[in-house]
Amino acid sequence: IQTDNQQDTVLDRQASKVAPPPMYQVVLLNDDYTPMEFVVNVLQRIFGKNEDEAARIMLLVHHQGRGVCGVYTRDIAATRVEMVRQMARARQHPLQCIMEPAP
Ligand code: TYC
Repeated sequence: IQTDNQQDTVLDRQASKVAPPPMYQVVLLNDDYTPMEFVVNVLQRIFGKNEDEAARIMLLVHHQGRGVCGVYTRDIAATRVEMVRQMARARQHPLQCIMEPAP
């Protein structure tokens, strides 16, 4: 396969297809103890959400039990899961974060 983008476009138009990478969703799980404000901060700092979007996702997790924070390639998803776990551990919150193949 060519590394040149223009050449990839030409090849895509012909027979060869570039496989898209597998994608993973990073999911936050609800619990009874982690403060809402902490979860909002996690969503802003690790997932780049603005305050309104972070609050929306936090409340969705609070009410539905889980919620998707973002969809990424494997390494980026894994790194963000570790960052959430590290933040939670540092404050001794039981916040759980997992990754799973995007549907
Ligand atoms: N349920 C928590 C509370 O009432 C808030 C919370 C939201 C915790 C989302 C975790 O992923 C979570 N303080």
